[in-house]
Amino acid sequence: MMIFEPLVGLLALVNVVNGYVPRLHAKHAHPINRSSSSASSPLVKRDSDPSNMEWIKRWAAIGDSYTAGIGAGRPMGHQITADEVAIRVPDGLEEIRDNYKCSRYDMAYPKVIEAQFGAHVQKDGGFQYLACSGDRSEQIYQQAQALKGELDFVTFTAGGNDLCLAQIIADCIMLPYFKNSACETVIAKAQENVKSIIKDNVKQILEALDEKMNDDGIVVVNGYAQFFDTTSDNCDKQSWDVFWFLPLGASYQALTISRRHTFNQLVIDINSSIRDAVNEAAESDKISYKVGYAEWDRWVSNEVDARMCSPSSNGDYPDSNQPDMHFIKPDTHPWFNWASDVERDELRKRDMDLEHMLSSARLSTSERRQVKRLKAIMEARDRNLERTLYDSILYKSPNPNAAVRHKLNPRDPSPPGCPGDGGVDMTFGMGMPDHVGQNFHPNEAGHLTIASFALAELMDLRSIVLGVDSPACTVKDEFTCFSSTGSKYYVSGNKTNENYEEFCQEVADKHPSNTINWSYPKTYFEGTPEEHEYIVTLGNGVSAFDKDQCVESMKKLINSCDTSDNPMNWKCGGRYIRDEGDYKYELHPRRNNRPWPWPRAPYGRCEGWYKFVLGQYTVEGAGFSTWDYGQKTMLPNMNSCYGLGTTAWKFDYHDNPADHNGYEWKATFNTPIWVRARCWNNNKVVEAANGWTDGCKGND
Ligand SMILES: *[C@@H]1O[C@H](CO)[C@@H](O)[C@H](O)[C@H]1NC(C)=O
Ligand SMILES: *[C@@H]1O[C@H](CO)[C@@H](O)[C@H](O)[C@H]1NC(C)=O
Ligand SMILES: *[C@@H]1O[C@H](CO)[C@@H](O)[C@H](O)[C@H]1NC(C)=O
Ligand SMILES: CC(=O)N[C@H]1CO[C@H](CO)[C@@H](O)[C@@H]1O
Repeated sequence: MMIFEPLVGLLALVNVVNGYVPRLHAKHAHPINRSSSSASSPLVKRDSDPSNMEWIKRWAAIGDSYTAGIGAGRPMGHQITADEVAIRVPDGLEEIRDNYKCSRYDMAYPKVIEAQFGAHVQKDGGFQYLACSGDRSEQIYQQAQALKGELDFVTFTAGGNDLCLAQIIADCIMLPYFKNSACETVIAKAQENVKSIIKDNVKQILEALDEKMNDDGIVVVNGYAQFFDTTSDNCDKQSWDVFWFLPLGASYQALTISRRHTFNQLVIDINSSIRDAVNEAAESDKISYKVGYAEWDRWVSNEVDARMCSPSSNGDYPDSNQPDMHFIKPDTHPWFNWASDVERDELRKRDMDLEHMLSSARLSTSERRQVKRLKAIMEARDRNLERTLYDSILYKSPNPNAAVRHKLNPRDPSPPGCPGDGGVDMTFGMGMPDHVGQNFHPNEAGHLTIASFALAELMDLRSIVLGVDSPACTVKDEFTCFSSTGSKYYVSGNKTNENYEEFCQEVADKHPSNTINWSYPKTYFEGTPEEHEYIVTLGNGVSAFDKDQCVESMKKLINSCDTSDNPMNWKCGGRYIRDEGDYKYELHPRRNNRPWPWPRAPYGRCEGWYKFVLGQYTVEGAGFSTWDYGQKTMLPNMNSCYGLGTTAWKFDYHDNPADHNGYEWKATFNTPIWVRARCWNNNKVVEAANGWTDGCKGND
């Protein structure tokens, strides 16, 4: 008999997505000794255990591209496959929709869940995978109708395409030229209509599923997640449009912070409509199965560095600086060297103005032809966008709800009539190559997250069916940035990033053995302004230490806090409690009197006086040389500027910078004569030390 252990599998899964869900499992899966539990002591499964999935024999995944998984892993199937399902499309045609046409991918969240379920699912037809990229609620409704019944579990996403979200993104982000206003209008309209269209449609899909579900069956509806980080203006400088290869490096500010907020808001609104639909359906007597809503957005938006336009990324995709990215995106860091920074900035400030480009004398003939062609395409596109915009239900209905009822078979969800339908626009889903369509969809990490949240919700609902306590009712992880509590203690991000791995390694090597509830502190840069302490504390009778979790937690503590308005990357530290208090990770900056607000640039002062055969110098500074007593930053650069010959070197950190005009340290020393102009007045030495003194007064 195959002993399939969903918890352990899920744990492995969850380790990948950084441990949100372990709250579910900590008690079961690693009571005291984490390393022993997964390998050697499988849990005894009882029918009353909500994490036991063996009751699931038949299940299905329906929905749009988020469930088809476009772009995640490898495409499933080829042009012709066996698993064809005929679906009635709105005009009554039967259409064959296979893996290939629907852009289903093998790392999509239903495939992840399928792997978790394992052998207890029926061999033939136990898993029906009808999700199809590009489908709107009406087609997803038909997917629901096409399902073969007696299902134990169904999961889906629906609604994103109803709001033309994909088209909006394509129009507003990837083809953002000209008719800016049409883009804004349609976003505003989508926001206005989100409640009525989506809620009703999702409810109707849920009702259509009722006859397909077994008694005690469970449906989990997954939300969407906010695409964009909004902490910095870096995306303004990236090139999101598909015509970035144009001459002059001209581009357009597609993703200003306010635009990103607008898109995110749309997702929040969609989520909220889906959740409302689920709640209403759960109350409704038209539905006899259990239904729940799984919101992975909480993870994406609050817990990991997962979104596009994160300050940690320069726009590359993939980007090793942002390993937790959850979305597929274009490489938006493609600047070539056609234009100087100045020209580029100038061009970015204006809206993309093709007329202006055409009148520029700098274009070559072939470039001019390219611009003209683009202009024609754009104009055609805009005529089309505008015409269809005003013709769409999305736009013109004063009461989309009523329009829907009037226009449709009352049992069919509303066709939204997206602006751009049938036009020359880029649309995601059918008709577009996947490498375009996959943008703004979850990548592999995104799908693991969706799967984790869907499974957690499934267990929650199962515990209701079983009448037992939900494993999810326990405390979740707690993450606190000290800056959010008003702390004015801070240290250098560069320095903390240098030593946390070493710290975790040291804990792994030296932590007390055969002891529970131990704590391991270590202080770095003691006595300097950068003094900070890392602490690992174990609770709940736990004794085992996981170095990888330590590294990952400390990294997150350092780098997800204090991310905005922070040009020098200062860090106020924080606390991360995981696994219901089994593990606590802390970073505490220890200096309580550093200049506040924190410096946005290093500063200092310098003076040097001619004294017989030597120069006598005083340098003070803040925001640089704050960790090494000048030994690694100042001295080597002095040596390389004027050779050896520094004497009487004295370097002290001020006990209270406020008593010294905000300078954090003072160095006094003698040099060979006449080095002021060469090394100090031009800031050469201090700049090389990552600092600044604005010249140097005196007469040496
Ligand atoms: C934890 O489990 C491992 C593997 O079974 C074992 O080698 C180790 O001694 C255990 N540690 C404690 C503290 O029980
Ligand atoms: C270990 O810590 C937990 C709290 O995390 C506490 O309840 C328990 O009493 C502690 N055990 C010992 C032996 O100190
Ligand atoms: C952090 O380190 C980088 C790379 O060494 C350096 O360029 C940058 O100036 C440092 N930042 C500060 C604030 O010292
Ligand atoms: C991160 C975030 O704002 N998520 C929201 C998604 O939508 C639901 C339903 O309205 C909100 O509760 C979440 O806060």
